[in-house]
Amino acid sequence: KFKGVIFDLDGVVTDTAEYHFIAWKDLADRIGIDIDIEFNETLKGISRGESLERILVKGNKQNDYTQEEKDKLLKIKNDYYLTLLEKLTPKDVMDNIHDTLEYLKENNFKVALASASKNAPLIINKLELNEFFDIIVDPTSVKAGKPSPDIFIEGARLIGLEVNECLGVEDSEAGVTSINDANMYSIGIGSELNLKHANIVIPSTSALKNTIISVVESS
Ligand code: B16
Ligand code: MG
Repeated sequence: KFKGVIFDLDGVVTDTAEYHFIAWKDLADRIGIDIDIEFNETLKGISRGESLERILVKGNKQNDYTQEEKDKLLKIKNDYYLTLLEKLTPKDVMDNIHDTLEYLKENNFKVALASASKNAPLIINKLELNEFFDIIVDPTSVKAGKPSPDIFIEGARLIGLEVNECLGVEDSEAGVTSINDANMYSIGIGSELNLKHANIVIPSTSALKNTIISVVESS
């Protein structure tokens, strides 16, 4: 019954979390807030604006900036992030993802990308994966970000499928909640500890293709 797969980007197709962290850390340092790699985990799947809010709350500075000032901070972060993305090449596609995408294409599955990142089209381009995605959902076109289900529901709509015909693949806690609340079957990539609410969890992307095949066959 499954006819489509909707992918998250960061942590599933490629690992840009490290670049996000470098750029957020630089920004947080500038405004006197200390963040570490553990805190960065809580920003996975969270939009740019909401990530800044969480950093400001961490430094108890949530009331210190006007929206205009926050927009400037967001631009500083993103400009730095974009310079880091210049290094991205097709070699940065995560293990087994290319094989999975090829399998899906050969077997006529519809494929969508549901990333919170406004930079997703640029990243997919740099990874040379354009031909595999029927659509990339524009995260600014949906009302609420992950963990709201909106972005996955919109992905299904854009590829012309019912939500129960789609599988969603995510590495973040917020993202798995988003898939589940969209009434899709969720495949979590990472640790059982954070992702126990997923329908199935695999520790890394290495077994993704076979996992999708077995889920599809047993449905
Ligand atoms: P941008 P995903 C998310 O990507 C990242 O995990 C998150 O750390 C980032 O803040 C967000 O994209 C927005 O990215 O600043 O490029 O618009 O996991 O939803 O693919
Ligand atoms: Mg992610």
